[in-house]
Amino acid sequence: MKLFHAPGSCSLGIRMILEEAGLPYEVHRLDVRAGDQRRPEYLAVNPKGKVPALLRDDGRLLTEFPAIAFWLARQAPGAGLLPSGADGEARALELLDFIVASLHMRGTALLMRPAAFATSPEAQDEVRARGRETLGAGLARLSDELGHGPFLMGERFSLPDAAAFYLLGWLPGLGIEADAPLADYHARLAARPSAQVATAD
Ligand SMILES: N[C@@H](CCC(=O)N[C@@H](CS)C(=O)NCC(=O)O)C(=O)O
Repeated sequence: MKLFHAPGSCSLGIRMILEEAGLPYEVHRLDVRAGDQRRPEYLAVNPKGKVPALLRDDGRLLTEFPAIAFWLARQAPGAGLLPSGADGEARALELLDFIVASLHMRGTALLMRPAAFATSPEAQDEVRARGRETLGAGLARLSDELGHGPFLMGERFSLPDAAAFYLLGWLPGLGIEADAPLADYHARLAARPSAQVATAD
């Protein structure tokens, strides 16, 4: 398999899952700041022009973080990245979607790239403010979801933790401080060998 990955981006969560799953893969690095994701060579692979994208061994390309995560967990059932049974799977997808679709796409994305959402400086300020508000409320919710367990789904690391890992890693750069439970949780995730590989380059 080949992971199309931009260091520091959300694709590091998929790299973490690949490591946790113990599946063989190679990495194709893109520099999103330099615009590699919009170059014809990459658009020929992934017309969405985004990372992560996973080129499977059967030649099919998978995109969208939750879909890639879910598929990888199913390839390595022994790794226990997804609970068995519909209730557990739905709960994992609920958390994954909340982190990716709400905290990331409606929170950090607005803070990091306001120019993608509005043109005038005033409107961009408003976009940033909305992003900050959504992210703040979302992080409070995530902290509640964490409860007292070491991981989002309880005692074991699972797919939503990989999404939380990339997202929480962006907070210092945005000047946002996580509350103590989330900061401890992030440190716990960062100590995992999979996180160290995923953030190494
Ligand atoms: N909905 C997508 C979001 C992917 C996404 O926004 N990726 C960012 C990196 S974190 C990206 O490729 N940005 C480059 C761009 O938008 O030009 C997913 O779930 O995978």
